Amino acid sequence: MSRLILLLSGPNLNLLGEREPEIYGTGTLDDHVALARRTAEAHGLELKHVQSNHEGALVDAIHAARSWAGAIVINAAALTHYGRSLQDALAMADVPIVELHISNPHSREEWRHLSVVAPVATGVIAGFGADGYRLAIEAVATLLNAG
Ligand code: CA2
Repeated sequence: MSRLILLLSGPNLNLLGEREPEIYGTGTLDDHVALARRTAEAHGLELKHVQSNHEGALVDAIHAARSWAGAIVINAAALTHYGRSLQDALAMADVPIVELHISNPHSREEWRHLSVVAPVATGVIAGFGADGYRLAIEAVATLLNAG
């Protein structure tokens, strides 16, 4: 079982920390990736991070990870709600998948209540702010150690 985790970040997350701090906090994506990496390393896991504003680039990253990743953590951002090619690519990844959100989409606008990632995910972490990045990696460590 591979000890490498792919962390995927969807559209606009590269701008975190610049707007809407009341929803997303003040941390930047770099801060969140650093927290995820520290958590992974504490469990003897390694993290690779890919951020893209393009659905196809995220699909490419999932395809490439089929040869090396032991798990995928994905905050697909708005693609969560309609990214069907992302859903198909994740469905073909034969590893645990953790869907991650900083906010709780279910407590927000109705269009955010549908996730096309959730049906192909092992589990979902949402609404815990930046700490979700730590919790998602803890969940992966538990899954990999159990497997
Ligand atoms: O809560 C989350 O993590 C989301 O995945 C964030 C997405 C949103 O569409 C999902 O419904 C929930 C939005 C990411 C937008 O990124 C921002 C970048 C800079 C400032 C504010 C938001």
